[in-house]
Amino acid sequence: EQSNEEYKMETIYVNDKTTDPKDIAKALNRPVQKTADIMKLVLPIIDKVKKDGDKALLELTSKFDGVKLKSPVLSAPFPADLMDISEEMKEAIDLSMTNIEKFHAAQLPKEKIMTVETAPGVYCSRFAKAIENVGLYVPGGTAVLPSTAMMLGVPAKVAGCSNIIVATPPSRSTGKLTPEVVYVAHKLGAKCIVMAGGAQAVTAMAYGTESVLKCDKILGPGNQFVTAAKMHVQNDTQALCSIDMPAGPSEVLVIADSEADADFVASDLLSQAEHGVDSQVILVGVGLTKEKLNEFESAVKKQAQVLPRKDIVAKCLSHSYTLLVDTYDEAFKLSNKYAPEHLILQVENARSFVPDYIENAGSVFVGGLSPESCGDYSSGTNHTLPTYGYARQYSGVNTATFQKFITSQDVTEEGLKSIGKAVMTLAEVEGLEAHRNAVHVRMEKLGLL
Ligand code: HSO
Ligand code: ZN
Repeated sequence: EQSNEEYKMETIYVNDKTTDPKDIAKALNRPVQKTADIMKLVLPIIDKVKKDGDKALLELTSKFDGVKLKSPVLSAPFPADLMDISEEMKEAIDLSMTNIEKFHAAQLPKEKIMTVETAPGVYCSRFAKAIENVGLYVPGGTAVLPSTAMMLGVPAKVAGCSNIIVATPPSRSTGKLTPEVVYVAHKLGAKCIVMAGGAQAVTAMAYGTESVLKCDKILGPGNQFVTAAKMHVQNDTQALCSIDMPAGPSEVLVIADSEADADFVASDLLSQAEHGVDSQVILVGVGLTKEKLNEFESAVKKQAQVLPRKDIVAKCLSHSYTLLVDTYDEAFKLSNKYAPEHLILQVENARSFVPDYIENAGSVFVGGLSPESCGDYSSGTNHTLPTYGYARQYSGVNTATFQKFITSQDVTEEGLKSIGKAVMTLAEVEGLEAHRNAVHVRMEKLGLL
């Protein structure tokens, strides 16, 4: 049995004169990840799959997942008995996929082609095209994650990707794929499921094998091995493959004031904490009395004790912090500095802070009735979000993640009159005579010089 102390987060009074600024910095710091060590373990796996293809996949799935397969790939149409799930589960998946589809379809460009006349007779355009072949990694491990298949697959489908490939390891205990994941893959119109996990799955999709189609982009969360493999293939011009973003452990920052419901606050902290021992949860309390803080702490203990994953939760909370501040401005300043994957606002008039107070965050949950769980599964926003502080420069997965934007221009005679001279002047200073000439010959023929 866990003792109550183990469900306690350390409290830091940000404005207290005796507080060492280093402690505040420490609370907002992510643990360093040793990518070099992991890379050493991952490179031999990458090489093996590049060299031996399907045979290597089968061997590695047997070694790491304990499952012996005949073929590493299950092609569509998927057999009904592999996606045998309850009506209730189907309805939950259907409702969630409908909402995710609505939100991501609304992100498509309004017009097929966007055109701006930048100068008289110069027409510049931009249009979006889907990335043709995409590989979606759905982790196995301690939790089955059909929600991740939905979050990656629905935007890919909305964007119009021609080939959606799902990779996920078979379960160690049943030797089979997670039926919910197969059902989602079926609904997405996925071409096949690569039955492998880890670096081997990423490698197969990045370079292709006899039976796995080479993908142009690989997406999805995963452990350090998956992340290392994704980093490697995105830097290898032989793979010619991009990735969604570097992934780290999941995290949440909750801003709560004295109006917040302690049970709601605790439930949000714990739902993040149960993801993994390395998850980070931060509570920023605004103007809390001692009693209110106690209320939050008791609610955390009470709820944590009865969770099936309470051991994971206890470990996570042992390196998690409560930061106490006096004003909303200070709270948002801390949050923007930390750049959380998830930001939850359990404060009075939560809506009034969005979007102006938020500079860095993956996704925001507004008000006490918007738990992160809703966004994790069913509301329609994406749950594949930037972690590790990457919310400063990355967006979460969205429809544009599966598209590239192509520009075009249409320059008329009037257009050459508008910009021809500027082009020639700039080409001259760069010493690029052929560039200058490309405009000069045209203007000469048109009698514009
Ligand atoms: N909160 C996770 C996503 C997830 N939650 C999947 C439940 N299932 C992303 O940070
Ligand atoms: Zn979650």
